[in-house]
Amino acid sequence: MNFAASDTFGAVPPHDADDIPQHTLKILVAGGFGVGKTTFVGVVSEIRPLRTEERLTDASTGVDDLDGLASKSTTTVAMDFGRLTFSGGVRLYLFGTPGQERFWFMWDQIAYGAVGAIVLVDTRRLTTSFASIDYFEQREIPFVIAANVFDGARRYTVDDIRSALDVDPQVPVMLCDVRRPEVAKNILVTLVEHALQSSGPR
Ligand SMILES: Nc1nc2c(ncn2[C@@H]2O[C@H](COP(=O)(O)OP(=O)(O)OP(=O)(O)O)[C@@H](O)[C@H]2O)c(=O)[nH]1
Ligand SMILES: [Mg+2]
Repeated sequence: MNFAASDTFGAVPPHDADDIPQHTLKILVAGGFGVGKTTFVGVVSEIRPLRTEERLTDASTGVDDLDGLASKSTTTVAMDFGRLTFSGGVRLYLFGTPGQERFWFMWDQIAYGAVGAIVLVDTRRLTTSFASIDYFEQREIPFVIAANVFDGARRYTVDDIRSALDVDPQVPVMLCDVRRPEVAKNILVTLVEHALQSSGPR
């Protein structure tokens, strides 16, 4: 399958016959608390993303690990939703999961029918994304690892991150800044290619 980033990126595409996608794929954007999931969905979505953000309050002190997230003031309490269409007729529906443990009970509903997942990790707090990795490994849902390199975070190589997370060798691992649309779109392309390969004959 051949697809490239749509020219309509950043704008709501017109609704005409040519706009009807030939393939629609559900993709999850997962990972621990505060790794950048909502940022990711917002930066690539061609429609205004659906968000379910609520303010972090003092009640979360001691519950949420805010180390390195001093400026974080809200959190996703249900999910993020966005859409991205590639020329060639592939349309992705993006579902961002909630990061906080107390909302994990929703993952099965959000994950239903997904062809693949992006697991975002924050290299300063790798352990917060372990649960996401386990979840997709157990359900055999193809995933890629995208290490979101926050400002001031110590730099690691892809090999360092792969070995720290102990993921299978065929799982793509990338370094990224999810605030950059082209970078985030490239991760999606890598995931779709990986998911297609994983669903082929074994
Ligand atoms: N410096 C830097 N900041 C980032 C990056 N990605 C996200 N942020 C910021 O980090 C904060 C967390 O981002 P969110 O997108 O809310 O993270 P999340 O994973 O959706 O968080 P939860 O839904 O609470 O789990 C926000 O203030 C973002 O602006 C990055 O690559 N670099
Ligand atoms: Mg979020």
